[in-house]
Amino acid sequence: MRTYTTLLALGSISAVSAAVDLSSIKRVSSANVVPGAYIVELDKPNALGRRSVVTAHSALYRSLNERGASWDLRREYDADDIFTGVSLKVKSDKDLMALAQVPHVKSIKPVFLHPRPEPVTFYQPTGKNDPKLPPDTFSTHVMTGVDKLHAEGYTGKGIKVAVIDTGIDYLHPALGGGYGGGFKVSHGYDFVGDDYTGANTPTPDEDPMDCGGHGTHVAGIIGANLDTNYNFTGAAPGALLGGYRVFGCEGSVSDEVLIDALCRAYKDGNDVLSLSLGGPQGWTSTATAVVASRIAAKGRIVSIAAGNEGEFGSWYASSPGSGVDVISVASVENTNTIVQTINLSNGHQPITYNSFLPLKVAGSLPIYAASTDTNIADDACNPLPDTTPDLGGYIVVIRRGTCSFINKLANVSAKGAKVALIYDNKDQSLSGIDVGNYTAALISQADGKYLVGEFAAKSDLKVSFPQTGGSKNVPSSEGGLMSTFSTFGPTNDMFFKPSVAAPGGNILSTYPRDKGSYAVLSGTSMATPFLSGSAALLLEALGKSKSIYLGARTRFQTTSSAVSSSHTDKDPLQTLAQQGSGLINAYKAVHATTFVTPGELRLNDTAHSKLDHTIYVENKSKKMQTYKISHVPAGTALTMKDNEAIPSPVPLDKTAATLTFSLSSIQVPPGLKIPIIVSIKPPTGLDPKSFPVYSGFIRIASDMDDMKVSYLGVAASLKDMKVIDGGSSFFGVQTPALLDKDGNIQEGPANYTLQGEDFPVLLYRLTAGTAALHFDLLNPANFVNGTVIPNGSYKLLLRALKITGNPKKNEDYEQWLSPQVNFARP
Ligand SMILES: *[C@@H]1O[C@H](CO)[C@@H](O)[C@H](O)[C@H]1NC(C)=O
Ligand SMILES: *[C@@H]1O[C@H](CO)[C@@H](O)[C@H](O)[C@H]1NC(C)=O
Ligand SMILES: *[C@@H]1O[C@H](CO)[C@@H](O)[C@H](O)[C@H]1NC(C)=O
Ligand SMILES: *[C@@H]1O[C@H](CO)[C@@H](O)[C@H](O)[C@H]1NC(C)=O
Ligand SMILES: *[C@@H]1O[C@H](CO)[C@@H](O)[C@H](O)[C@H]1NC(C)=O
Ligand SMILES: *[C@@H]1O[C@H](CO)[C@@H](O)[C@H](O)[C@H]1NC(C)=O
Ligand SMILES: *[C@@H]1O[C@H](CO)[C@@H](O)[C@H](O)[C@H]1NC(C)=O
Ligand SMILES: *[C@@H]1O[C@H](CO)[C@@H](O)[C@H](O)[C@H]1NC(C)=O
Ligand SMILES: CC(=O)N[C@H]1CO[C@H](CO)[C@@H](O)[C@@H]1O
Repeated sequence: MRTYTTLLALGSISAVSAAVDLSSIKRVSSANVVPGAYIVELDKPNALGRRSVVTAHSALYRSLNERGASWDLRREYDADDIFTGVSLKVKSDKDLMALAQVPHVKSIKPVFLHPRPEPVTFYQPTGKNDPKLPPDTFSTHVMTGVDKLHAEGYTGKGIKVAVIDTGIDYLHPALGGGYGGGFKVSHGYDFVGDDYTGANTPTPDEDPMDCGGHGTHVAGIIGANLDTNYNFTGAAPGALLGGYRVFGCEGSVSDEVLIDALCRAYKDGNDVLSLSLGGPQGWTSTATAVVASRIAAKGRIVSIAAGNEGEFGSWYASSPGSGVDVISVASVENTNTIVQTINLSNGHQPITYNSFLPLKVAGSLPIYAASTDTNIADDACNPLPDTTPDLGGYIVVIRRGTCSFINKLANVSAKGAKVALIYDNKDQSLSGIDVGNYTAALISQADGKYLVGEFAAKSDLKVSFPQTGGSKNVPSSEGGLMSTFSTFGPTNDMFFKPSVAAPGGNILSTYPRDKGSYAVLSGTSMATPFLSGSAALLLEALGKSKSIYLGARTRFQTTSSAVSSSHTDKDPLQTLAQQGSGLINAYKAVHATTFVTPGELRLNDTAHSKLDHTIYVENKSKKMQTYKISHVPAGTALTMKDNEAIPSPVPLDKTAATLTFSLSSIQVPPGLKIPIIVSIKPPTGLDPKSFPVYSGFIRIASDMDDMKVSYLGVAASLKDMKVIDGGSSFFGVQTPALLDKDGNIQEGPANYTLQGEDFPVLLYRLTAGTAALHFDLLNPANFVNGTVIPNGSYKLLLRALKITGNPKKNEDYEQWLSPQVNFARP
């Protein structure tokens, strides 16, 4: 994970933009973990010897007591062959050392907190005739072939789907109107209670009623019955839902609760586990990701959100979706969207703007252009001149560019403006923009120029914002493309994440009755249950045998549709680091008569490359099939520049890998399985410092089936990726650095009393993931015993293990040694 934190075990900030005010750095920790708490995995009792009747747990407690350790037990896990261990809180670092020395401790991992999933956009319809509703509420089913499976009678009957989320409003009529045996929401558990925030003690109960809304929306996408108000259904309306509630009414959830929920959902016999949650962590090895993956490997379908952090660029995979065997789900935009219109008094055709709801503006108002120059680069980026009239009675028109929308809006609102239209500075499709709490929207460049022209000509044009009847259902300009918010992988250990994509942008579903009953939300949180519902259809159609569970991801991957990077001809396919294997096609996943394995080829980096693979093509039809083998490359993602991840949009290069196949065409008789050997040569000529992630598909097409195998690798050695920010562009000062109590950079040696605020703060930032980060206090003369730092002279050593580095090799760490600090405690 790239983090934006500073700390000397004490100080920390979090920030996401450049030029941080150093004095704003808070001298407290904001790390997203439960302090002192760890999830400890234990070897199973039989590893302790047959003669022993002690459990792994009691042996741990005895061993800790023998070592004189102080600790509080938080949770015990004893889930068959999935996870045996505990969550406990140690009193001090010395106790942590004691824990690490217990022989049957397999791993110790921090307890991360996962923020509650927030939709990227939210809209609540006013009624069934609300013209703002997505036009065809089944468009997502049409995009993915789910409509065709419904037409064949598949509804997910006999399949149990666990919704691990904020709970479910099971009293919603479309969700069955009840809870327990005989109802759609037939089972579940509340692990936390209403008051749980992630920081306090959960109070579990039996009732998984939702108090957030998110889980009810997710549940509807999976399994809503035909809703007669809005005429939509879930992907698997015949499935039984389990409500596993892991969030209180506010706040986060910890790994320890999630592991409990995963184990319980597994034990309860759910066929599909759906988790619309997670947070950027970048590795496959986090505690929850490992447990989720083990459950999948036992023969369950585990579907987890890929994350909504697309803006941060590549190498940002979300956990627990990062688990090796889980299906990590990316989001594709719905094919349709809603725009609103502005009415012009002069009879000119209405102007469209991107919004679900009309801007709340009454009456007809004249316009005011912040500048009459329609090429101005920095319109309203500075306070408006004193000659500006009171803008309260105008619709203010501003050109996009240079500073943020909110800065522009702040500057016009300082002159009294209440409503503004921002026109684009190039010809492109309308998108939603961040206007904070201002009343404003984006219009096209052409419409903006027209309005500014009218203003300059001093016409008496007035505009109005129809509150009803002004909306239009239009094909979404982004429809069928990846949602810009959808997180980019791959993982730091080069696993293929996300796995596939499903519709998640602009989705109508159920919402708690006391919150309006329906909502249109966007996020990978919405794509995930779509995949879960589709998985229920697949299990119903193909049967619940272990091979179907274990092969489900491969079936979805090999039958999905590649997603382009734009609607412009000749633009490359989007990198598989964002789309995974592409938009699922549930119908093809069920009905393909060919089975191709594996679904994904993980090529790793240049230092660990695995470039030769065998693909098996199996004909499950009743006739001979002839397949043509071909290569369909995606754009090569240039992921880094000047040691920083390039934020979205991640640039794509058309330089692709070269693939050779042992056969370019094969005939496969019915029932036979034929191998094809693929050799991949990574793209050449690209700057390895850009860490080019290359990817694409091997297409295996007959006249009956069109299958594909995805591949992904990086044309650089990940050990060369800089982990510690050694530049000055983020903080405005060279880092790492020590800051004194006044926030000044410490240049030479300095004295500290370690009283009050008088301690050094280490300012650092990670630009890439690291599997091990160490802070050591060096002093040749003194012995530091872990609790009290004696008077003396020290240096601080910061070490971060390079990606793929060997933790035992000193040269595999990036290091920084601080100036001297002298501690003299009065
Ligand atoms: C509901 O949607 C279905 C499928 O798109 C359509 O055939 C039907 O006409 C719709 N019904 C109403 C009342 O809109
Ligand atoms: C838009 O303006 C025209 C006059 O230009 C008027 O006839 C029409 O009713 C208006 N429409 C709405 C929805 O306000
Ligand atoms: C005007 O915009 C600038 C950014 O270009 C911003 O710094 C300033 O705060 C804005 N003025 C107001 C009053 O918000
Ligand atoms: C709008 O947001 C700004 C910045 O967050 C805040 O200062 C202001 O009070 C808000 N105004 C309203 C009306 O909520
Ligand atoms: C890539 O190589 C590294 C270093 O050997 C390894 O840790 C990692 O698991 C490999 N990734 C995959 C997907 O095989
Ligand atoms: C630190 O304290 C010592 C002893 O009081 C003093 O001699 C020295 O000048 C101080 N160093 C700095 C950098 O202030
Ligand atoms: C560490 O040293 C300090 C000061 O000498 C002492 O008070 C403390 O008890 C020691 N702690 C341990 C764990 O040995
Ligand atoms: C640490 O140094 C300060 C300042 O020189 C002194 O007052 C104090 O007694 C010292 N503490 C110890 C434990 O030596
Ligand atoms: C006609 C025929 O042999 N069909 C075979 C296709 O492949 C499946 C599975 O490999 C066999 O079960 C069918 O018998």
